[in-house]
Amino acid sequence: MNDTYIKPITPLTEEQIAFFREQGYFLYKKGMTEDLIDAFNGHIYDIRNQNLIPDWAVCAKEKRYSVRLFNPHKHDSFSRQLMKHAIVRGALAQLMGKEAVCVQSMYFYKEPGSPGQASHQDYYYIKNDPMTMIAAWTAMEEVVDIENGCLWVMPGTHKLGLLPHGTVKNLEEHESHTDETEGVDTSRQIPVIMEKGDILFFSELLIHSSNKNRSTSRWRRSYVCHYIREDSNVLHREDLRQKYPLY
Ligand SMILES: O=C(O)CCC(=O)C(=O)O
Repeated sequence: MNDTYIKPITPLTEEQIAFFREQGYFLYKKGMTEDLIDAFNGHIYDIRNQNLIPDWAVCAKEKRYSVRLFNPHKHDSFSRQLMKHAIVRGALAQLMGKEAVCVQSMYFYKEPGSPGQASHQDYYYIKNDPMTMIAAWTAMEEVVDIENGCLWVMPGTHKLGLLPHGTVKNLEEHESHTDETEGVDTSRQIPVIMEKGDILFFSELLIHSSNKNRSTSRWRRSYVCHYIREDSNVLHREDLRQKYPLY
């Protein structure tokens, strides 16, 4: 650590940290400003709104605002800046007890009609040792609600350990290329209604999902980054081994 190291801020209260430990998630209201999000949305839209889309962002043209953008932080400096947002960095340092590093980012456009993701635990996809991973899911729309495909969480399930995952059951609602938790009654999931700039922090073992965007005109944009403690390491996934510091 050099002389220019600036300590992370401490945005969370003791009560908020206790809520996260007990429930497995915490909703931080208005953590990012609207103008920052509007600028980021415009920037990310432009990445897929061009004839020659860069290799790292390419997908079938008809699905370019449906298929999520994987790991923009590896290629795009604006995505990297948002990944390091001071509230996110500070909250993660409080929750982890040390600085966090980013290992994955995803930007969801989720235009109307786009499918959601079946219930799962993030640790199933990204094993890390020691287990420290937390996601920060930022709402990038005026309102993210049931109709446009908000996130659903199942409070307290981060205490269940890793559960078996199998084939996705409802292909009308969910993407087929992921897996779904098995052996748990997921009807206890609750919707997390969010406003632009709200940040949802959640544990790698919390069961969560999202449904299809059933609105006719509202997108459901969000930026989601996955972080581990700086002394933790991603296992098995060569593509996510690189750690991106937040300072
Ligand atoms: O935003 C979504 O629809 C799903 C995101 C998710 O499950 C995740 O980031 O782990």
